[in-house]
Amino acid sequence: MSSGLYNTHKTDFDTHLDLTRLKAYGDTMNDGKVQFSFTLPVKNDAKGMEAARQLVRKMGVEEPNVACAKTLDTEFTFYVVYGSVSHTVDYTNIHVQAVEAETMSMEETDDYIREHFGRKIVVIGASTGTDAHTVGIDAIMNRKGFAGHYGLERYDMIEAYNLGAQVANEDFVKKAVEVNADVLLVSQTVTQKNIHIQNLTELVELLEAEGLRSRFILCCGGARITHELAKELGYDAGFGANTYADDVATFAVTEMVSRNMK
Ligand code: B12
Repeated sequence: MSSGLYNTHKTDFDTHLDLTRLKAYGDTMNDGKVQFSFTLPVKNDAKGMEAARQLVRKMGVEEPNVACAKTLDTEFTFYVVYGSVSHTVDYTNIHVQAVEAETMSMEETDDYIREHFGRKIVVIGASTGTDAHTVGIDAIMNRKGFAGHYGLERYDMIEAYNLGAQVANEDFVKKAVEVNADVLLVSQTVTQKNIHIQNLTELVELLEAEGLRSRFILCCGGARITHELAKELGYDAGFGANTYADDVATFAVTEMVSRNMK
């Protein structure tokens, strides 16, 4: 009885996935549905909503729909705009640099360290420069860990020092030498005016100037850090969002073995 209408809609759906022309997925294949959220420094009225729609349309979004307009202040409004992006990307032609090592569990890493080093590995971490964000480095280092992944302090075979936030590069290096660290972990969250690049570069330069660079495995991480960027800046590896203690621990210890560090 109702199947005529239902079937018509069903056959209208595009179910074809073409990875050379990848589009965002909302609720049917290739519908291109995306959502933008942003603030405009204007009043929350019809004109502001139209400004939000026009802005999003200029970004290649068809039929933008303001799903939310919330007054933040008299002259500031927060918008959520929903619509369909017409653009596609060729997924088959995307190449990224990523840390390759297959992540070992905490127990496997401890066993690996016992077998290859017969001593504890010393890891020192901090959020350096003016960066006050500690949650990222804590997620990696704190005993209780993050999202079900225990932090480095919990590893039997890792001696972990978490210096916290706003640690000057000079103090970080000084402490690394003092505790005879094998691995240096730097967290950078703030990227405004490329402050993270400046700060990460300064650390590498400092280590090089003191002839210490090759003595350490040097890793950085943060929401906007990529492995590619880290390598470019002279780090051994970079870790972005959704990485955990086990990822960096695996990388560090396997890298130490491949470099013949004792
Ligand atoms: C909490 C928070 C704060 C707290 C921090 C408290 C604390 N003790 O850390 C407070 C209120 C202090 C704060 C201050 C500021 N903040 Co803030 N803050 C945030 C917020 C809401 C969450 C960050 C967070 O904790 N994420 C959770 C952790 C677990 O994620 P993560 O850091 O990405 O870490 C993971 C990975 O990246 C990785 N990782 C991170 N580090 C490392 C290191 C290594 C070695 C490895 C292997 C992995 C790794 O592992 C973690 C687990 O997967 C974000 C917005 C957001 N939702 O992200 C803004 C945000 C980071 N803050 C921001 C800003 C601008 C600031 C201020 C400058 C604001 C101001 N004008 O005063 C100040 C900074 C002052 C300073 N000198 O640094 C901006 C940064 C924009 C940018 N790109 O530069 C954000 C993105 C907010 C925004 N949208 O504008 N902030």
